[in-house]
Amino acid sequence: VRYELIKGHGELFKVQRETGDIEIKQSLEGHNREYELLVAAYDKGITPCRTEVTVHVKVIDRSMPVFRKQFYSEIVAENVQLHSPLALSVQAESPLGRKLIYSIVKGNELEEFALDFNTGVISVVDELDYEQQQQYELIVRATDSVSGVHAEVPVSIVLQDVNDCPPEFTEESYNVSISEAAPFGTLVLTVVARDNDTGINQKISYSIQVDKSNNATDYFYIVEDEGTVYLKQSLDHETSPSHHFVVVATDQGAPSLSTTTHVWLTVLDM
Ligand SMILES: [Ca+2]
Ligand SMILES: [Ca+2]
Ligand SMILES: [Ca+2]
Repeated sequence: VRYELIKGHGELFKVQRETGDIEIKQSLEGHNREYELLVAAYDKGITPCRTEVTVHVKVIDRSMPVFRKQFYSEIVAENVQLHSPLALSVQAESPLGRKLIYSIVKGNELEEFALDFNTGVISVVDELDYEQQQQYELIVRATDSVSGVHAEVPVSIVLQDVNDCPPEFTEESYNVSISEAAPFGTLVLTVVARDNDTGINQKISYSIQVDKSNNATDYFYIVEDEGTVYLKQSLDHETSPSHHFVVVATDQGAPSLSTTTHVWLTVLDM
């Protein structure tokens, strides 16, 4: 069998005719890239048959830094204290023992993160908000301080929701009218509050604030997880032509957050 370089970069590579070894004709320094060579093998028949193979050659610079991990990730609470370093430590080594310089080359356009160029330590330097962005995908680069040759690694920072949004009622206050003839069990109104957090941090329970001066809880009750308010007993226009009470929406976060709204109710005379 004899071998021959059919296609690709004959100026840099040659194929040994007898053994098929691929040799370099000149230094590949400064040629930090990939090559594709097409090599054919012929038999010694009178009309030679041949077969071809594609050979991929990747030139690796000896000074290219090597990261300790193929990727880094960390989960961070959205209320993480600013300027405190993240636990993940992005570290690379220079095969030649040279000093490396670290930088963030992608994913930090709004500069929420700072990277110590000497140590590779990442800190959060601007307020994070889970409600705006749940995850950051950074690319960190380590550069050989002598040759400028660099390597890159993906760094994923995943935010964790914190209960930092209070429930918000869809109405500032509620005004309703109800006939004094309405029997107990009548639906009076439904209050709705929304919460921008997730999970239990956004799960709301409703209650009527107990107030001895208006006895509202004697007349009305609210379904805790629905915000529906029902009559507990019928109303009398002559004794109380109107009622007022405060509804509280509380989320289930720890610590929980709550908001109130006012309900103004007019009793219609029959
Ligand atoms: Ca937030
Ligand atoms: Ca939140
Ligand atoms: Ca909340």
